[in-house]
Amino acid sequence: MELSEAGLSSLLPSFDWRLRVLEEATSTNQLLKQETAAPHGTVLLAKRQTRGRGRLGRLFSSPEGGIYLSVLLCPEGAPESVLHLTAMAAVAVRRAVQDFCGLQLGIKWVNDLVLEGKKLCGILTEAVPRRDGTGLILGIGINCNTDTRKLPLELQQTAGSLSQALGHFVEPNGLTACLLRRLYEMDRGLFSEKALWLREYEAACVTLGKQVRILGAKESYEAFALGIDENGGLIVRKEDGSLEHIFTGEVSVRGLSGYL
Ligand code: BT5
Repeated sequence: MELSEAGLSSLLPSFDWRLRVLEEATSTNQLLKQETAAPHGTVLLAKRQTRGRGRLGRLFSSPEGGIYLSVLLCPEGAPESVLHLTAMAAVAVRRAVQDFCGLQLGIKWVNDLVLEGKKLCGILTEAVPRRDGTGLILGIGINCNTDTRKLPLELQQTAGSLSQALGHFVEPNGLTACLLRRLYEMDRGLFSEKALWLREYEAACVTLGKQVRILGAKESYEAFALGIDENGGLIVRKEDGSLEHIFTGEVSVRGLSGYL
């Protein structure tokens, strides 16, 4: 079955977020950004994207078979109080995949979900100014039934998909419904359950305990990844022994051996 509004609403009968499924979008994040009057909990899904976006101006390859969705959240409080949102969203995706597929994904700090060294999902959180404060657009792309041989050549070694890992088709409405339930739960516990979710994040984080390279706009250095702080930041020990808290947005973290 294809992803559809009818398929989703039959699985989510009393869900109070608004869902829309598009055949194709440039980027669901970009489209949702333009809907300046949309309420909290507006969800835009697309079966494919022509200009799916990653962080730092990168592209997210979005062929048919993947699940591409953006949710508008308008949490109370200043944007600085929800720095942990992307980390909690990674936990929500991980829980949903566990619920629906029985697979335990790892989390590569900060926004990638991985399995056996391959990226299956990426998350992009963007802030949007609104009349009543700041909104946050949480964009999630999952390689669900993606045939990774159809991805650009440079991604074929590093990208994986759920259907390839499981060896069978993954019903997209079912997985998306699990994901929306988990995102809803995340939104409700955004502040009250933050510590619990971040502990789960830390336990699943494959970046920890490894030597990494921190790539910033101005500098790049090696460090040892120690833990996750209360904002979802990465705590690293630099070569001079000092500790640093790394935040997303500005930096990339690379493992020294390959993608992880
Ligand atoms: C991300 O950025 O991974 C965030 C991806 C967010 C995508 C969703 S889809 C719905 C919503 N609408 C959008 O337009 N975006 C969001 P980043 O960490 O910067 O990773 C980008 C990098 O991942 C690229 O440079 C590639 O190396 C790799 N990549 C691109 N497409 C991929 C794919 N389909 N599977 C695995 N890796 C991919």
